Amino acid sequence: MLKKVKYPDRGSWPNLVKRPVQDYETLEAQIKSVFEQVRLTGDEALLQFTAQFDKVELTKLLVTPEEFNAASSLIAENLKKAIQQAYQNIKTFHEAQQEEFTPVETMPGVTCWRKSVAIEKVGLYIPGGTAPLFSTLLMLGVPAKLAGCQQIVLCTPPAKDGSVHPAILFTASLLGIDTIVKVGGSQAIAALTFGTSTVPAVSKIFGPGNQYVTVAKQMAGKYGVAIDMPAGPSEVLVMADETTDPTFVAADLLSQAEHGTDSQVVLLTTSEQTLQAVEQALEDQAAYLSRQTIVTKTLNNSLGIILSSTAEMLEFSNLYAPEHLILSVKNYEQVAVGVINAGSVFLGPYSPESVGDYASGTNHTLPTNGYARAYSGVSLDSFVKKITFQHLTSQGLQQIGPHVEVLAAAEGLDAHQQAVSIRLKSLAHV
Ligand code: HSO
Ligand code: ZN
Repeated sequence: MLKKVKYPDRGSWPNLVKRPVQDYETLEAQIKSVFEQVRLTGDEALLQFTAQFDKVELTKLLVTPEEFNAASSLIAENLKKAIQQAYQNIKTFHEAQQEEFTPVETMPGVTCWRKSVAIEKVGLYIPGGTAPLFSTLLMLGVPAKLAGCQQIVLCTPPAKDGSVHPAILFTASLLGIDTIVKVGGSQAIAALTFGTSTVPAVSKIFGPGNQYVTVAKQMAGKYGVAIDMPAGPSEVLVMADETTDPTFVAADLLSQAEHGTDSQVVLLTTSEQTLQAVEQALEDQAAYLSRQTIVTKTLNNSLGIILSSTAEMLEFSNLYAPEHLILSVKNYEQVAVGVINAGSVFLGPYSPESVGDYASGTNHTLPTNGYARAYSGVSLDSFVKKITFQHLTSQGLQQIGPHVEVLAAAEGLDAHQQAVSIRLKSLAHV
């Protein structure tokens, strides 16, 4: 059950908000050699690593049009409907993130503007394993398409029989993504970094993954490929008071705990009774979960902290900077105003994290491990660059030029000064 901490003094908070250190150094050498092989022999290395790591002998890396077309008939109608609804909501929310660009005249004749331009080539990584994360494909594919990325390459490891889960293929076809490569792990990230005959090289790589993928994404960064954000195990922090329904809170904690034994689950409450009731509900509900073993392990590493007021809970949460924050307290609207550090916030008793994970419209690719102090989750912005433009009329240059001459001279950069002076002189002769 949860590790309980009662009224911890502020001096102990920095320790309480620490996540377990992920030590990936030992993996680096192995992944470096995967990168080398993929760089040298391309597809051949991908097939060989797939046989070695995934125990799947493939002859072709790309999903064929036949496999793609068959997917739709392999999924239940109600799942298709649910995926379509989620797609619609995510699209609506991300569409609203499109920025109008308005030119600004900073001085008469000096006009500046900024334009969002799509990153041309992006790679989306969707892990395989126990759960087919088609929801993550929606979260990445919708903004990639809306941004206008020209080439979207989806990499996902094949199942033991060499197939890709039909829900992933169905989602890809809904999104209009047709380059789907059956490759996973660090070899997939290496392929997206260098390019092979089958896998196009990309400029930015998105998506979650295990420790191998995480280290590989960091390595991709060394080769000049951008990544969405540094990844760590998924987290939720729930704030609860005496008004909270403990069965709701327990369900939310369990939904996070089932992601994996490294998940971080924190309950803050002002009420000892609530904590006790939540613990009881955790026990009752966990008994019926298919991932009971994972869930129980996760909860044993998780925290239940009693604090003296809602204000104190907010202060603690801001220090922790959770990926997901659930405000299950009476005055949740007021508390939400004070949130400074969090990836995504869920307000009131009827906003479970699950809804944001799948279908409300917000993105579920969010900063973990305290990165919410400085990073935002994935959004439309993650798939574009903002290019600035400027245009000066001759009068504009006459207005601003003398200032730039002074600034350049003061920095001792004569050539900068000259680039202005030469033009001002030519204008003086007109
Ligand atoms: N909670 C996960 C996302 C997810 N949940 C996918 C279910 N499927 C990280 O935000
Ligand atoms: Zn989740």
